[in-house]
This record gives sequence, structure tokens and C-alpha cells, in this order.
Amino acid sequence: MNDKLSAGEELTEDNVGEAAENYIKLADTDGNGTIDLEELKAFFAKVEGASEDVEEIFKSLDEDGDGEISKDEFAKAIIQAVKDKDGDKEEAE
Ligand SMILES: [Ca+2]
Ligand SMILES: [Ca+2]
Repeated sequence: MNDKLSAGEELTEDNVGEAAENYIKLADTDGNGTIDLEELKAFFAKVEGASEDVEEIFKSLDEDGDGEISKDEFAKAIIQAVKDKDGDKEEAE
């Protein structure tokens, strides 16, 4: 089992699927391969303390609104986050 999660590794659209899978494994306590709101809440509570925004974050991640964050949805969110980070340089416009 590969539970390595290297935070320093650069994420690209090629490897983001794998990264998303790793993150989902961390939060997916019932092991069904997707993250529901309760799992996300528990995950946030673990990594950065309880956040009131978890429901908002969940909604923004759950693009198709089925109440679960799939690997693909998570991957898109990671790509977006990486793009936002990279965008700092170009935000002059
Ligand atoms: Ca789950
Ligand atoms: Ca979904």
C-alpha cells in the first residue's frame, strides 16, 4: 500500500489524480472511495482544527452536488488550488 504523501512534490495535471487519491484515502474513513461532509469535517478537525467553513468548502468541491467528493472532483480542486498559487505571479492584471 502506498501511503506516501510528499507535500513538497510538484503537482501537475498528470500526477494530481494520484495525489487526490492519497488525500481522499486520508479523509475517507468508511473507505468507500469518496469523501462525504462528515468525513471532510473530521479531516479538517484533524489537520487544522474545526472550521466553520467546511460546509462551504464541501459545496465548492462537490461540483455535481451528489453529496460526496469523488477523486475527480478532488483532483480538479487541487489543480485549481495549484493554479491559484501559481497565479500570484500573474495577478498584476
Ligand atoms: Ca467515504
Ligand atoms: Ca460529487
